[in-house]
Amino acid sequence: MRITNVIIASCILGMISAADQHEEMRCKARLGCHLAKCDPGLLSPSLNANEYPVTCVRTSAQDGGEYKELKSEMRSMRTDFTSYASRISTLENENRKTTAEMETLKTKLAKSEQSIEALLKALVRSCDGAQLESALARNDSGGVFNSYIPTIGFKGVFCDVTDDGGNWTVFQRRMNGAVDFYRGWDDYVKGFGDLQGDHWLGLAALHQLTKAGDMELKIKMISRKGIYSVARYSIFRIGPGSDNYRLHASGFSGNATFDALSFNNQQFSTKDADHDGRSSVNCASNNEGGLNGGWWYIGCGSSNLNGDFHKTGTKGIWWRSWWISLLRFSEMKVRRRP
Ligand SMILES: [Ca+2]
Repeated sequence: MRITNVIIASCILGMISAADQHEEMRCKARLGCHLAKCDPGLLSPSLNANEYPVTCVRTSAQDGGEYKELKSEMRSMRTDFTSYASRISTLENENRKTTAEMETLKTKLAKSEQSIEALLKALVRSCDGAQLESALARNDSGGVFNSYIPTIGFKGVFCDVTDDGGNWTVFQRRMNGAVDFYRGWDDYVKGFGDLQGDHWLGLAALHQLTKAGDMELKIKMISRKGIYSVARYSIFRIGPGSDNYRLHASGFSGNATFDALSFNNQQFSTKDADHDGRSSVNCASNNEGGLNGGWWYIGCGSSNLNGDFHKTGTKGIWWRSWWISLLRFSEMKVRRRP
């Protein structure tokens, strides 16, 4: 390599001596030989050609062409390699950043899911949740709270926080007749009325609130004569819409003297959806001599708290033991069994 350097440097600098030229001629005279060439990148103008002997190498012109070509290709590959290495390094850095960001996002997502889950659990039965603790701390008697009900979303419910330890979700109230209860199926499913007054929470919400099977029911009634009565059921559950919100109520107690719900085990009926136990009539439809309100009728004569509300006269809402003394107030509410 040193010899080659000298030759190229000497040519460029015009310093090839007569002896060098003679040596070059000798090389060319030898078959297949020529003066070696060096890498121009190794040349230096300061080289002294006389310090180096000249030589020749055995190679063909064709080999020299291939050498050049290979060398050029190697340079190109080296350039490509450098470029690829740089790109790989960049990509690795980006991948590390992306992986780190993904891990961060996964952690945040997991925390969010936990928070949402905890929030939903707290809200699903808001009438025994933290909101009510706040209400009690304020000496609040209860009222309307925004509750999260699965498959339905947020829905206003009236929470009774004082009666018998509180935690009650009220789903039916009749107190002044201001709201018409003679309605069709869709209204009874969705709910209607004024949560502060007469209202029906809705069968869909009632199913969601009770489907776990751990709820109890309390029905508070006041007759027109002012007699207070209670009917309680230790087990209360409403079936799904696919079963027409069938009533499951058992474990009756209270001074209402007559269990006017648990023997039903019936689907819900309205004036436009007859699922009662009498084929000859729709108990919920006044057009067929029924009782004018949606209910879990088996026959038409056990209870009718959703019927037409009258403050006076011979008609009104009633519970079997009270059917002579009609009611001026009714309230149905559920809570988780203690
Ligand atoms: Ca019928």
